[in-house]
Amino acid sequence: MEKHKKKYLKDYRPPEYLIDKIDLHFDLKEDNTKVVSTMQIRRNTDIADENTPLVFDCGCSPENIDSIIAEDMVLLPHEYEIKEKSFILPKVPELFTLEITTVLNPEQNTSLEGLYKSGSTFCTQCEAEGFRKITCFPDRPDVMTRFSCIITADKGKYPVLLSNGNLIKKGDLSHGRHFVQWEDPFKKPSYLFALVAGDLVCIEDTFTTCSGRDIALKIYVEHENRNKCDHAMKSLKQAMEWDEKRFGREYDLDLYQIVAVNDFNMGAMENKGLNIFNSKYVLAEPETATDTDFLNIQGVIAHEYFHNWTGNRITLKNWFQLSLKEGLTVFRDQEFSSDMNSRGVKRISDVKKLKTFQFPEDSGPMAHPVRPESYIEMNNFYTTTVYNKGAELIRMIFQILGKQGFRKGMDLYFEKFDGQAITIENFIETMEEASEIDLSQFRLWYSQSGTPVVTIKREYDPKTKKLSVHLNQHINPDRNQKHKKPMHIPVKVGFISREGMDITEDIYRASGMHSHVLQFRKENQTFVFNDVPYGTIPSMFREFSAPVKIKNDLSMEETAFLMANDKDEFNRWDAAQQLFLQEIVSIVDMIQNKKILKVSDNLNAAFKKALTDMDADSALLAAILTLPGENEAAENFKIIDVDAVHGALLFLKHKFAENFSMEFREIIKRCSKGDPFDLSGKAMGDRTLKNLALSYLGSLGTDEIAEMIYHRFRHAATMTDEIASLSILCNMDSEFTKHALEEFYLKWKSDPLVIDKWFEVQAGSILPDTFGKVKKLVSHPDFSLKNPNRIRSLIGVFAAQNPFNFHRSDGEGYRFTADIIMTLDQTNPMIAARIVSAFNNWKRYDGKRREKMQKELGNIMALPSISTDVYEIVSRALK
Ligand code: HT7
Ligand code: ZN
Repeated sequence: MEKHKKKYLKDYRPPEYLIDKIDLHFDLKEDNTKVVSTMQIRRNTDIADENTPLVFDCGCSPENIDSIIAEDMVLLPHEYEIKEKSFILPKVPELFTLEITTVLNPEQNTSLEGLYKSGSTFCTQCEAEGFRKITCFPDRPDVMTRFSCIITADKGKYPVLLSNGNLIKKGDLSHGRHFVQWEDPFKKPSYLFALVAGDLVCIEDTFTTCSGRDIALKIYVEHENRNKCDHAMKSLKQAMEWDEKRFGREYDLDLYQIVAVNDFNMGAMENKGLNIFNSKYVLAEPETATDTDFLNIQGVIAHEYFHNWTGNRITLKNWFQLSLKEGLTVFRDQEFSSDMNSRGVKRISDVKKLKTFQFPEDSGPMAHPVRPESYIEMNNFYTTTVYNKGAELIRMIFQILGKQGFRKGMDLYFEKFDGQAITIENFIETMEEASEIDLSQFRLWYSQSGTPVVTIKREYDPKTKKLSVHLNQHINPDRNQKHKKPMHIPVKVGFISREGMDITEDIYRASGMHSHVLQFRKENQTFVFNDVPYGTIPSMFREFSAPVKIKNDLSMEETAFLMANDKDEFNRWDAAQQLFLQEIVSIVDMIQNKKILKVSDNLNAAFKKALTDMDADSALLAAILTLPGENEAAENFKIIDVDAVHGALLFLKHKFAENFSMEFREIIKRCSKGDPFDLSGKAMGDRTLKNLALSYLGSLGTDEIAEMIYHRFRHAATMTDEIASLSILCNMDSEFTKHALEEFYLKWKSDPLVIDKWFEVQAGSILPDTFGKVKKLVSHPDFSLKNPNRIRSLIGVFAAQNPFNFHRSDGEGYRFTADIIMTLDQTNPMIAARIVSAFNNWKRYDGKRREKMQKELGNIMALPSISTDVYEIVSRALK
């Protein structure tokens, strides 16, 4: 058998057998759970006949199969076959009942897929292909079935027994056991099935829908966390209300349940009526969760809720269409968060994420179209390309159709496809049908990988006052397509006069144009604007109207002018980023050529202007004044000189701190006045700005500042301030750091989510002795390779977010990480595959590092038991 088989979109065939109903019975025991699945099976006569064998997916081994009964007849082992992860019945009637009994060991299931135990709670994770680890089934999203589920378990240990849909029955059994029966009235694919059993406390509330129905809202958590659910509940209600207003979507069941578990591979899972969450995205109180945690919880709760329509009611024909639900739902959660908080700041944070993670993916070995054409392991395609670039594509459709056109398209989409499993193509066709706008060229965004580079050249005629904007687009060829075609790129453009006024409206009027969005479709295209006053600066790609890399011809002065004056908040931030990046490139050059380092006067002046802008919104100002990260900065170099990029960023930060120490202190004073528990946008913005100013000062590394930050650390009222100070101290070589780390640990050692932060700040430290500390932390009693959050906090942060230390020139960072990956691959391949991605761009480093990384990838590849997950990532990287 070929162990790592590729699946292709072009090979898609509809299912040959359909399941009209499945009754599941789980008899839960830690090491010996019996699952009886009784299915009503119907042949899909459109494509199958009596000679068509029944082939189900089967992730269980033959020893896990207890019995097979077809139409009341017990089948003998020779009457069915289990091979290559399939369960096969060679001949079956057109309509029949099949009962499969499997026996599982949830306690030993470390992959966290299928049925497993997180602490003392049983739970399931079925997306993408986890249901087949529970029982044999056509485990594909286009087989939609009505599920009912009986759970029996020990009543003392597992008083709460949950599944999808409505509670039908419950009662006590002998031997201290009890049972419940759940029934989901909606047909659903197997990936949305869920079960939870545990000793959990339930926090309840209700939501009255637009049609007046009362929905019971229940959040289940471990008893000690009962006081940490208010924010999640509030966010859920906000999301329910918003989806009614913005998309006309009402919730369908009478009950919405959320369960928080500690061991979870991703963020959360949208199982119908029973979301299962990583506790990180549920639990929050200001003492233990940061402002960013609060915002993330709001966004993830909303995301999973929005899936009820975009993903569950309308689902996927096959996994290649993943972005149909994920891109669309990310777009919906981004819009929700923008409406709840600051739109400009939200856009900046989303684009920053895109540029830091998606752009490198799109130019590396994992580059794939938003609708991939093949995969070996589906879990590897829950990528930033499918999610975040996918959301950008929806955003562009939104721009092209306009707010009303988009809503009309979405209404039609829900009307046409409710209850169906469909494709991205169905979505685009519907948008075209509703708007009568041709999206044929736009479709390329779904099939072509790579980030387009748009080059902008201006030409101004002072006599005619005409401004010509010449645009060129180009995408580098890659493994997916040798020849890239020009894309349909919406370019939102505004204009700023020499005096700093926004004169966009005037110019569009004079140019006879109605929309502020240009439709750029050719390789080279020119747009001419009339009556443009001398000195006007175009503000291109406002709100980041397309996911492209932009090369413009603005001078440094003009960019600084936009940074100070653009009405578009995103472009103000982007201008600052461009200035920083240009400066970093030139400092890297100075370092490489052993020149004396200096910061340009222009940048100093622009920085000072922003810093002293008393009217500016704190959150926006903090974003503007934040230097790009090392990974982001590295993207600007063909061959990455890790030490020089690190040195340039350190130098720049230190210089700003030296030059503007007074101004930073002023900000700290001004922004420390508010109520630390206030969660308003203004209060959060003030805290972000204050902590940014502290971090600049921290880079000066003086004892006085270390003491001041330690003092703040000790007196912090909230986790936002406490962890910000601790993180700054971790970047300072000071006695206070040791004390702070010890005190923090002792204070929080019983709270796993807070201890994750403790690991994170140490793993992310820029000090050169970080590697030794990280290595030591692996042996810390609180570190465990069983818990994905802990792995991400220590190993994930070290390998992916600490380039200076991971890429140590002696290769020890690589060796250490590869060893962990090889161990982890035996127990949790999904997480191992995520961590191994830190090696993806090995070809972009200098010769020695490249060799060392390649060697580690080779060692991983040579693992005799390498998982499909890790195999796919490493084999692509090595190609
Ligand atoms: N749809 C979910 C994606 C997912 C997942 C979640 C948890 C563990 C494994 C998983 N595999 C896929 C999450 C979402 O996008 O909403
Ligand atoms: Zn999702």
